[in-house]
Amino acid sequence: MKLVMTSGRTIRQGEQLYYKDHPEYTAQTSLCYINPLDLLGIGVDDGQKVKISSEAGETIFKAVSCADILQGMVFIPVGPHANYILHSKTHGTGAPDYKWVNVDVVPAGEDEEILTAWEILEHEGGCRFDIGDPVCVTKSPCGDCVIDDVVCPLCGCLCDDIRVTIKDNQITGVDNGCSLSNGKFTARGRLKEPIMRDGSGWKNISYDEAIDYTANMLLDADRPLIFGFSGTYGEAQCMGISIAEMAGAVIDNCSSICHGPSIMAIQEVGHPGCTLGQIKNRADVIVYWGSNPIESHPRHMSRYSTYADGFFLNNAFRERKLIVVDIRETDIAKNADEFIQIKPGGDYAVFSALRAIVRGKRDVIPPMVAGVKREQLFRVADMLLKAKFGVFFTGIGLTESPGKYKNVRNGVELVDELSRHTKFTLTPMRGHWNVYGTNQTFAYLGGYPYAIDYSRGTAFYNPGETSAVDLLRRKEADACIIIGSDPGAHFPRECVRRLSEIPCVVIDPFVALSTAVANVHIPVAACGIDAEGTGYRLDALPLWVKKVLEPTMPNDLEVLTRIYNIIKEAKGL
Ligand SMILES: Nc1nc2c(c(=O)[nH]1)N[C@H]1C(S)=C(S)[C@@H](COP(=O)(O)OP(=O)(O)OC[C@H]3O[C@@H](n4cnc5c(=O)[nH]c(N)nc54)[C@H](O)[C@@H]3O)O[C@H]1N2
Ligand SMILES: Nc1nc2c(c(=O)[nH]1)N[C@H]1C(S)=C(S)[C@@H](COP(=O)(O)OP(=O)(O)OC[C@H]3O[C@@H](n4cnc5c(=O)[nH]c(N)nc54)[C@H](O)[C@@H]3O)O[C@H]1N2
Ligand code: SF4
Ligand SMILES: [Mo]
Repeated sequence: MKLVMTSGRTIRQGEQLYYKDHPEYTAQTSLCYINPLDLLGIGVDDGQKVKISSEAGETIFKAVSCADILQGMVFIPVGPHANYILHSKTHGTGAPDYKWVNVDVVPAGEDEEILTAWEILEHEGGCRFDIGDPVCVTKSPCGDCVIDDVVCPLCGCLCDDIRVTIKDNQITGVDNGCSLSNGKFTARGRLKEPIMRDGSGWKNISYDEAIDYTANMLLDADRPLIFGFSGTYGEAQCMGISIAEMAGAVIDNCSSICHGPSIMAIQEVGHPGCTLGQIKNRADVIVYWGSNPIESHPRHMSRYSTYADGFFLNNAFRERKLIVVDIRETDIAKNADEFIQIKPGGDYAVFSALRAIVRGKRDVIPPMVAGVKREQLFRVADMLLKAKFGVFFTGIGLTESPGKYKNVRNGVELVDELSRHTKFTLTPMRGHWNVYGTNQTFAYLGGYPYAIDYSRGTAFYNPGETSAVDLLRRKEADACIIIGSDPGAHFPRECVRRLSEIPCVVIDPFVALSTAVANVHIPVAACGIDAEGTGYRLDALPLWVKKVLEPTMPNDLEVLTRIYNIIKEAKGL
């Protein structure tokens, strides 16, 4: 059966982000959610295996019957399985079609098995690394103790009220955090020393050797790419820019595959933003559009929006109206005052319709707009207009679906329209704890927020051309440093294959799927655990992300500084 594949976050997939080599990660990322009527048409029952194929490839999934999914769609949790059937075109935006791929779904054969995450990487030319029994790589500063007001280095909420319990030199308990936070703080898959690919296996090497290898790799390459940075702190990001400038490299960060299109929109029409504190204390109408915070930013609603107390609201919980716009009836949609179930890719049209209504042009609206009834649009527009202070939280349902940055642009223009009547703002629901930091530091030092090409000796920026996915798809990048990101799990398969073909260094505290495509993996202290630095919350508020344990290995800034110094000396600068 021909369906449209879309992918997104689930809480169970997120809990496994630091356990990608474990069977449970594979179990979560190889699920596919399909409407029961479509399952009937395909001829399989809930729990049975299906084969999904696309222009990029085919692989096996386990079907889950789910009435929240529109007929005609299949929803796959983010991960290597979805990306194994994803093409790598970005339509000039840098962001792949994560939310929109034509696929064919058929029952799987008796003998067709679900591949594990490692097996997928091996199919792309990678080599798995078996970490064996986990070793403790950290030391406690305070014996067995409890540390308060810890900042969570996982999602853009950057919650700063976490309490961690330390026992035997490791974190054993996490209070106040959500289950994603708990998964990261208590993860044990840390690499102890650098490793280098050695034929069909791996050998240990020293930090000196690993750092020399990386510097020389950059010096030898014609078109080196340095990618990632959302998982590390601002000070290390700044050093990354300095390396890229000196090596004439392209440097890009995760926003190019994430909220980069939101930035492109903001570059066109500006950003009517504010801090989360303003929203918490003032907002009485809250819209989550193409964003699913219950699974992606689990404490966002309780800390900053719907369920938080507000200084200027008498009874915030009752006074705040919640509007959700999604293609699926997510759990947050079930609790909304208005749920607009939009046809996939219909956002641009619905924004335009709401703009027209707010402008007083109700008569031009047709009975249905992208699957949404006109009466509902009138109702929602009235709710927006009655707001004293409204906010749009926009997710990657907008940036990775058809229309991409134009969707967000139209959203900003709706805010502009509404602000002629009342106060409205728009905040992209940035994903990683420090992805906004990448945009801040890159723009501060390089003049552009991501996808900066230094090959001409000066900064050049053109998403779709100088963005990581595009560079890899065109087989242009001929060496790559990956730091604070895991493209092995999260890039379209063609890009992963390219990474396995070229010299590649991963700088990461944890074993990741990208380890499989690396020639060298350099372990570092993890920010928020045994390293510290500046992180930017999803509203651009900078916070000091403190460490709670003492490291036994260098951190990102130290490793990058050493790479920088070798390149500087080699260039006689
Ligand atoms: N559990 C978990 N949490 C995470 C992460 C993770 O991997 N796992 N990753 C982090 C990262 S990097 C990010 S960027 C954030 C992302 O956080 P979100 O923006 O919430 O990400 P998604 O779940 O991918 O997509 C959001 C919603 O968009 C909807 N959608 C899909 N297509 C369309 C469309 O055409 N129109 C509309 N209106 N909606 C559509 C999907 O159904 C989904 O519910 O999450 C962060 N938090
Ligand atoms: N199919 C599909 N694929 C998608 C998406 C989708 O919706 N659908 N969404 C896309 C999006 S929005 C994004 S942002 C990407 C996910 O983006 P990724 O960046 O791939 O996400 P993570 O797997 O969380 O990778 C973070 C990495 O940083 C490492 N890390 C943690 N702390 C530190 C530190 O202190 N220093 C260093 N050096 N590293 C550290 C972690 O170990 C981990 O390997 O996925 C993209 N892929
Ligand atoms: S909501 Fe995000 S920042 Fe807050 S505890 Fe959960 S993962 Fe951490
Ligand atoms: Mo993201």
